[in-house]
Amino acid sequence: MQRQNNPLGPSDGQALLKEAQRLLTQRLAGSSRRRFLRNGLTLGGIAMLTGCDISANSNVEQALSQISRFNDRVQGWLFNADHLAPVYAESMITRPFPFNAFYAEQEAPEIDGNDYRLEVAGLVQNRQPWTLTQLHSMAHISQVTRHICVEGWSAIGKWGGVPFAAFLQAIGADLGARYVSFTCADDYYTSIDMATALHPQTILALSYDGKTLPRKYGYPMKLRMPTKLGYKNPKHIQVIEITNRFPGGYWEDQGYNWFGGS
Ligand SMILES: Nc1nc2c(c(=O)[nH]1)N[C@H]1C(S)=C(S)[C@@H](COP(=O)(O)O)O[C@H]1N2
Ligand SMILES: [Mo]
Repeated sequence: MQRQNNPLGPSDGQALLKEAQRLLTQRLAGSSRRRFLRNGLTLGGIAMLTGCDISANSNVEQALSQISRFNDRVQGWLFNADHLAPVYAESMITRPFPFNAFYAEQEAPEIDGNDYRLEVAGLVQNRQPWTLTQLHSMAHISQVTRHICVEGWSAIGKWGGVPFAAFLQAIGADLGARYVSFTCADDYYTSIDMATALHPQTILALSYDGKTLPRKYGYPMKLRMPTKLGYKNPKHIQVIEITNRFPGGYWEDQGYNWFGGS
């Protein structure tokens, strides 16, 4: 994945404001449920809500990041825990399923499943690390869903694993905490809101297309969420932490929207 170009190159203030408004309407235009926001929120209104003086040129970047934080909250409010992402027939699976990471496929981490332990940290009752055998002994589900990458592609795949809500219960996670953060075996990290963590289609995926999750797709496990964009779905997970401190993410800290709903 290429690093996103800074959309705020040198340019005149009015053009920047226009661009900010365009990005904002684009983000809010995701579904008809959100349409009222598109009609109801002006850039001036957003400036008031975020407490930023957008008319000052130097503040545009700060304002955009405030807008993004505000947008996280809006998406959080609009997220419906009962609303399911579409599922597809197995015949619709994209073959071959694309690989993506911030490096080339041959550089994907090589992990020995026998030595592997999934670490659990933060606001949990049981910090005991997990072996793969223990994870495999939990009840599994599988689903065929669409993965959407912000780089402009999407693909349908089949993932199987442990419903993440059941895993969170098993570790005695504080389900009232705000965030679940993931540290991966490469240098990747990301984090999600608790409502998405508990969503019935969020799974700790150990298999792809009925077989052990291949190295390129995140062996030994990834978090699969059809309700979130690709970059929110961490592969090669090593540590799961329950926290109230905002953890950010690899792409999110470079400007991608944190909520990242799809
Ligand atoms: N550990 C790790 N997880 C990651 C990434 C990464 O570089 N490292 N890239 C993300 C992005 S941007 C995408 S689109 C998907 C790609 O997953 P795939 O290889 O299964 O298609 O993984 C996401 N999770
Ligand atoms: Mo992506």
